Amino acid sequence: SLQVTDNDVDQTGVRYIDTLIIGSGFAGLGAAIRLSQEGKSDFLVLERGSVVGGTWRDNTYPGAACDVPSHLYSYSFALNPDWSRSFSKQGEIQNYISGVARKYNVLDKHIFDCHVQSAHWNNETNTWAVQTNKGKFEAKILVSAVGALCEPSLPDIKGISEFEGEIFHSAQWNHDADLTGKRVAVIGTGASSIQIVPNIADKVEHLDVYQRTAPWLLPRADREYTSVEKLAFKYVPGFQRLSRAGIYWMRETQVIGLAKAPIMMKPLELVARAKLRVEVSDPELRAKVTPDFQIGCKRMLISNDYYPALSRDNVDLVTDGIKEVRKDAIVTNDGTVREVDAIVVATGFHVTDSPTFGTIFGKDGRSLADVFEVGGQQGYKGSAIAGFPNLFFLVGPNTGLGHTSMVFMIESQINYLADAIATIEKQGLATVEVRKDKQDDYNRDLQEKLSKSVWMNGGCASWYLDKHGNNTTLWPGFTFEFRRMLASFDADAYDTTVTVDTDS
Ligand code: N01
Repeated sequence: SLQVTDNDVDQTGVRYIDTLIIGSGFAGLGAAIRLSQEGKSDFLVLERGSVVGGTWRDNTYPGAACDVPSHLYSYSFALNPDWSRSFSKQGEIQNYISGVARKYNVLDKHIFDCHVQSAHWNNETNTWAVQTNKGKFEAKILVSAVGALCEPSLPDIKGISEFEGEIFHSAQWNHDADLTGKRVAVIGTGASSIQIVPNIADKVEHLDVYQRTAPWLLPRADREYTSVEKLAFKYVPGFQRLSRAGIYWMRETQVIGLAKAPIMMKPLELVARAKLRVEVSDPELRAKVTPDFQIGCKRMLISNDYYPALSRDNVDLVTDGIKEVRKDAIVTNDGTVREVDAIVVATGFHVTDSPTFGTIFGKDGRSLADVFEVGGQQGYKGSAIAGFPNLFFLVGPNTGLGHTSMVFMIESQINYLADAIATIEKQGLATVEVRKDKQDDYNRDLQEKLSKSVWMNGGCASWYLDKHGNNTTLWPGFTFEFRRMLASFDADAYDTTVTVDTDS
């Protein structure tokens, strides 16, 4: 339901609101809860889906589960003693997010099925004009919380639109399509694919897995919690926080190898190689799935059932590139025609080239896409972008991680956002816009740190890099450094204007 009174709607039907948040995944929902806890009521969340949850609502493919342990992959203010296993599955995470939204009573601040079509900064009124399928909004502060992995990327393969069987992206799984007894192809071997493949391999008649680059796989220490552990999580004071802290610090040590001294990744590579030897007995298959880049350069994947699934008689790993798709088949570069009834496209997301960037227009009329086209996806502390006043990001540029919980990063960004809003109110500011020189300094330092990382030197291409070859997605430091950096809003890095008091 909409919580805006008639007084806030002008004759042209524009609804006025102080803060408008786009998206209600972990980030947007967390921000809404924080604003509400700080006693604010003049905010709304626009969500394109019909429920909260974001990526965890959308990714319902068979086997979808998180690769960050459950107790860390939760809000710090809403720990959940009831996690059933060490690595939660999609359904349980989605239930958790919906439960938190209900518990903190912010659902009536949401407008669901609301698609943001454009957002334009208005230099006259110092507000954002936001056009949606559910009408126009005008907001003083706009918060983009759409996430990095929300726009499915479809491969540009000749003839793919002519395929007559079932075809869908991993993030848009068609549950009406029964794959039982069918000949199925999965394109891609990233985090989504390696969960899908073992979960459909025994149902389908035949499965072709199209691999372009072999990923590194590590063991998945997943198990159900015992009833004793669950009781401890629930009733032993501090037990859950302690276990969370343990996981946090263990994961944090990976930063040293990933970002600072890639040589330190060697022990993990040895584990991955041992796993390959144990789980893939066929030397030909093992050669095909042995990666040719340094571990960590692409997202490290964790699975205990992917290699066994590839080793099944009814599964083929296809490494010849795809030449074209026909109405009932996929043809590889060597000319082999492989007939299929269904294709699962597990080819990832538009991250550095998200179509959402083309819908937000800053103070000189250029869109974020235009700005990023020239200078790459650069921001300030992952939260603001020069030329876009009063616009804040959650999960903005260089806030992603290759090793631990995004929820931790999101909460750090929410701290910054909340303090920014408080500062704007306290100081009576009309606009805050990060200074270009501050943003440039910040990015110079960031790229310098990233230049030592495995993501830049590990010999792979990945979605972490933009088309200029810069890593504009990952945070290269410890996450506690990020938390500290965003602990308070640094207004001195921003150009500000004050609100003119019309009564005086
Ligand atoms: O996507 P990806 P994803 N022809 O981009 C291949 C998170 N996540 O959905 O490596 C043929 O990683 C591409 O090949 P290559 C996590 O952050 C988390 O799997 O580019 N193949 C690659 O193999 C993850 O990193 C979890 O050579 C093509 C695959 O498709 C992110 O989401 C679970 C192709 C895409 O892999 C994205 O993961 C799932 C083409 N034209 C996702 N284009 C967990 O927490 C692309 N590929 C467990």
